[in-house]
Amino acid sequence: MSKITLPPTSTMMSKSFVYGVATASFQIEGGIEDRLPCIWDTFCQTAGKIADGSNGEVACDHYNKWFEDIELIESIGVDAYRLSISWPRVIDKEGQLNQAGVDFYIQILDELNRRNIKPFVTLYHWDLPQHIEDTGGWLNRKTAYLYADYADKISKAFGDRVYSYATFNEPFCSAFLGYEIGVHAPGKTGRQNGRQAAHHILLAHGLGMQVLQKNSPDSKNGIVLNFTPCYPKSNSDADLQATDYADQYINQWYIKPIFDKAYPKIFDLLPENEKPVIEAGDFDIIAQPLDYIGINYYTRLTYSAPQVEGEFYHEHEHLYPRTDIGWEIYPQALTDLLTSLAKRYPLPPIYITENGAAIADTIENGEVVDTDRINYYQSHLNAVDSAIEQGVNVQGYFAWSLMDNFEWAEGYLKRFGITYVDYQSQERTLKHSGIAYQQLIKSRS
Ligand code: IFM
Repeated sequence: MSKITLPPTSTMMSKSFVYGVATASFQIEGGIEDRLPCIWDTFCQTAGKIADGSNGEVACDHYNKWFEDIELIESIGVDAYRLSISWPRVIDKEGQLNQAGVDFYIQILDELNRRNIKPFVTLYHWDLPQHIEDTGGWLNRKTAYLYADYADKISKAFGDRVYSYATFNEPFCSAFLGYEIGVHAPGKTGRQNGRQAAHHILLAHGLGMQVLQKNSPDSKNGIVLNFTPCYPKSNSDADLQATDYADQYINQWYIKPIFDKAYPKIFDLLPENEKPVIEAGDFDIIAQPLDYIGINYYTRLTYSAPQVEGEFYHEHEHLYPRTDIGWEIYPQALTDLLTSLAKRYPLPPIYITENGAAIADTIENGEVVDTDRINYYQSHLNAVDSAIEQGVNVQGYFAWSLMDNFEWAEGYLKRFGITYVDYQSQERTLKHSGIAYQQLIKSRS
């Protein structure tokens, strides 16, 4: 069986380096009868939006199998488990706590703490309550204040149970995929919508950070951002310029306001009617000091000069080799990303909060031999190691995902887990990648 190894002298071989596994509420929980509807329930009901026509009604049935899943997490030997809270499960339509929903998570947090597994809690991983979307969702500035109220109530209810909070997971995905190009819930389109949603999410992040630092000052509080590093197709001036614009538009847009209190320069190139509405003082709220930053990385993209009037860049198809979801495997970009972000911004400690690969797994005689996923993890862990060698302060790494789950617009067709889920029987089987990850973690000194 293939192994994952790192140099014995690597910081990543010390027991203070945090290894974890990650999931998100909508992708695994099911149990929809005990919560309010969210935008992904609605999106799943819209014909043609989900590749296999599926939904989150049952998912991995984690709502009922949470205890068994924590036993699985402990068996892998990880230091931490990153989960997200379903806002529509814990807050009712009147904005009050739904105690049954809160208790569902408290039992999980207590069980994790009892087993010395650090809970990394994400407050928003895309499942906005539908009734809030009905009043404009992230296009409505008021949603940022509803989010802050949710963060306030839930962090008070959780008390000191949470090791680390993330205000948001991947604002790019919620804003760009959900409100600008419409391939994710709620399926809205238009540049002004995408940029406005992003601004309100960043505002909500800042308000949420203020709340978390007040209610839970001993937790590590931060945000999780995803990056798709941009590379030029050629070294022509036009391709280099287009690549820089792409980077500003899809990556820097979500991080620069947090550290520099400003959007990237490309903001000035947007027509007035496509710019987000920003109120005085917003950047002061957004730029709260962070205890850590979570970075999610899967792939890179390549760019050349725009081919359509009014666009800033032309995005090319992924190069090869690719994972089963069609994303190029390019670990060097993770090292480049970490070193460049550390040069550009005064970063707090970094956690790699997601990294992993979709592979077309098969289960035979109770085993899943996912050597391609093991190779992916090996090369990307090496890439993190190399960034640390170059002085970047990375303190942890989370595999995405603990188990196969609902992969958004791809439904259940793409498997990212280190655990195989049989969706008929709900049986879980640790894949060879899970075993390799387990052995790496055990081999630390
Ligand atoms: O499954 C998602 C996750 O919810 C957010 N980050 C990317 C993963 C793979 O697409």
